[in-house]
Amino acid sequence: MIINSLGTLVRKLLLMKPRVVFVLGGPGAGKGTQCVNIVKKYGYTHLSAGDLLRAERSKEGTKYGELIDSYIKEGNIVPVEITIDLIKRAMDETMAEDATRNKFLIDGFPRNTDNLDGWNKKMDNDADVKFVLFFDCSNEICIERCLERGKVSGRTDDNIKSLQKRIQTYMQSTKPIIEQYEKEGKVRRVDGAKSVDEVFDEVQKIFDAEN
Ligand code: UP5
Ligand code: MG
Repeated sequence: MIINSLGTLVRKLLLMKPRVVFVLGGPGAGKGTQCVNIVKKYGYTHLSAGDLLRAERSKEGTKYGELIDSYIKEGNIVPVEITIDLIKRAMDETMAEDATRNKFLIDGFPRNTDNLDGWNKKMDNDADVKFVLFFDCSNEICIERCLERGKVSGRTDDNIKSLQKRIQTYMQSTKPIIEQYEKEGKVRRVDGAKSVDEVFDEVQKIFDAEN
């Protein structure tokens, strides 16, 4: 009897362990756009690390506002202690509201070894990273899209000066993380240069095969 209920509890806990898909790609590669589509079709919760940082920056009384602001403008990567706390809090809040909502798209993270080490230290035992969805898109197209968006986005980093730094950071720090996951067979690559619908067609094939 006791063993039976213990078994049920263990099964429940295992079922509820967060399942994570990391979503990576250059600035403007289409991560956010496709995450919205994935949420609609596959019931994930979308957590954009960049959005979480921008929200934290704008909060009244936050001690990290200026720091986050300058890192984002310079296209640098915010220290992981800040980012991981925001991600963890958002995951905990989501699951506290509804324990069955355990599928997360973590968009724009991990971007460097500091991020990856921070994740492994704080989250590795508490969440399963299923795979990395990688939107592969040329730097030229990425820059063009962000500049176009910059006309209306109000983002402090959608200008050519910040974009050159964002691309440099992506090439130097994030690409090696994608390559590392590639060696582990965890990367699902999509051609991000195609139209939004064509990209989503590819994305669906991946999620249909994984689910
Ligand atoms: N668009 C999208 N898909 C298209 C398509 N297939 N065809 C034509 N147009 C397409 O798309 C960008 C624009 O392109 C939009 O106008 C869209 O309509 C169009 P979007 O889906 O927003 O692309 P995304 O890849 O999400 O671009 P984003 O600019 O958000 O990527 P970044 O990775 O640069 O930005 P993020 O918000 O993740 O990070 C910003 C900064 O925060 C970083 O530079 C860094 O300073 C900091 N940060 C950290 O320090 N740590 C973190 O963990 C995360 C962020
Ligand atoms: Mg985005």
